[in-house]
Amino acid sequence: MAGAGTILCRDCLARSAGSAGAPARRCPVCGSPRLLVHPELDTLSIAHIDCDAFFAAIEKRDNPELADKPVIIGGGKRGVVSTACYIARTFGVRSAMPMFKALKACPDAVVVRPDIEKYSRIGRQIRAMMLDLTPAVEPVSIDEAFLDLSGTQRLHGAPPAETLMRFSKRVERELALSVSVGLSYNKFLAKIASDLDKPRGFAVIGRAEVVSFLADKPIGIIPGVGKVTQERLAKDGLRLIADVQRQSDADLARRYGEEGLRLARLARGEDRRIVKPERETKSVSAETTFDEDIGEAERLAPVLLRLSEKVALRLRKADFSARGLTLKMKTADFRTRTRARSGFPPTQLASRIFEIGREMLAKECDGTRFRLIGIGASDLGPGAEADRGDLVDVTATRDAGVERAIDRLRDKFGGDAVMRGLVFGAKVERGRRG
Ligand code: TTP
Ligand code: MG
Repeated sequence: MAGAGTILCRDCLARSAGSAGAPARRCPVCGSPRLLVHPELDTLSIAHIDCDAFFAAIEKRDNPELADKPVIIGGGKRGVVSTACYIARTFGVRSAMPMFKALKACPDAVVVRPDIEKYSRIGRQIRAMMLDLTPAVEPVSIDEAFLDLSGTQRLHGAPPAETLMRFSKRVERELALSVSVGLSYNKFLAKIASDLDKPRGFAVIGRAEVVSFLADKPIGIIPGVGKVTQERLAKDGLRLIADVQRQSDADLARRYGEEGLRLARLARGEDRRIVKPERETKSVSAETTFDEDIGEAERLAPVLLRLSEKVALRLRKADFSARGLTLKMKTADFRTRTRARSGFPPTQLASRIFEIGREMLAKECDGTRFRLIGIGASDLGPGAEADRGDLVDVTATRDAGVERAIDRLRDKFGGDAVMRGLVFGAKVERGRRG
């Protein structure tokens, strides 16, 4: 086990003993300056891994001409920056910045349109490598995940810190991309740590230093403490985590209820959330059998929309996104037809599911009459990956917002409270026919 003075080289993974007086600047074995020394290094096992400038790094890798240039990934309908490479960032370019502003700051930047499908595929490759370290991998988004490496020392013949360094090297070697690792004893701290030393980072937060480490950080680094909450807390004199650390739990509970207690715990570096491994992927589907057989596309479409909404709602509730869709139809003479589509960006939006389902359906409406139709989502991934068109494609964000609002209304008022135009139209029609 590494004592207070044990040094781990991030390049050759050699361990060496540091002398307290003169900390080593270079690895005695390979000469690398990338050394890590931390007294708790070998007892920490919760990690957060986040890829560096993910989209931009992939484009640079795939087009060596971009290597030394400032690169911005973005454009799309709304014209904002998805991400910028680290060179472009030195000019002040940031995610979510309007493109015109980014190009004003960095006129020489090369703008590349995002290829989300490619990035998802590479995200999955990285995830597969993470699963070689531990089954406890919880994806957070396309390029980041939490890992619990407790109990993996025997398997890997090394403590988690070393296993993680080996992982970073593997990603660099096999995928020519870099990641940053945060290592600590819970998710809250691991996530903060992965951001401390970017890019190609490796940062550690131990138990001994946690309270002082957190003290001078703004309260906004606590997950869930957004702008509005920050303003409210600032009015009460709480700006830094130190301000929270000074309050008693009872006071915080009285003022802010359960949320106050959560703040108190996190301010002390306590976070009991466990790393939840990705659930086994199943399929989510909905189908309906008609009273009378139907063959007309315009009568089938509203039914399909309704089913798409059901599937989307279930995906959102289960926190899944779908990369595959299957349309199922049973003809009047009881034959089953299935049509499948895959390879589209992961979604949990009814409008997307419907759109793709309707294209498949259109091809089947050749005069055949159907007694049943259904739509199923498959090739499921984490909900966090769904409709990340966000900055790339503004309609996806808008639709996602609308659908979440509909979810909330339905939760409150019941399933029929909100109906989209098309479904509503069909209901009226059915009502009229009696
Ligand atoms: P991030 O991990 O937030 O950013 P990053 O990987 O580009 O850079 P960093 O080194 O700071 O981690 O997001 C991962 C990818 O998600 C990013 O490459 C592009 C995409 N993304 C957006 O499309 N819009 C956004 O606002 C953000 C933050 C990210
Ligand atoms: Mg990243």
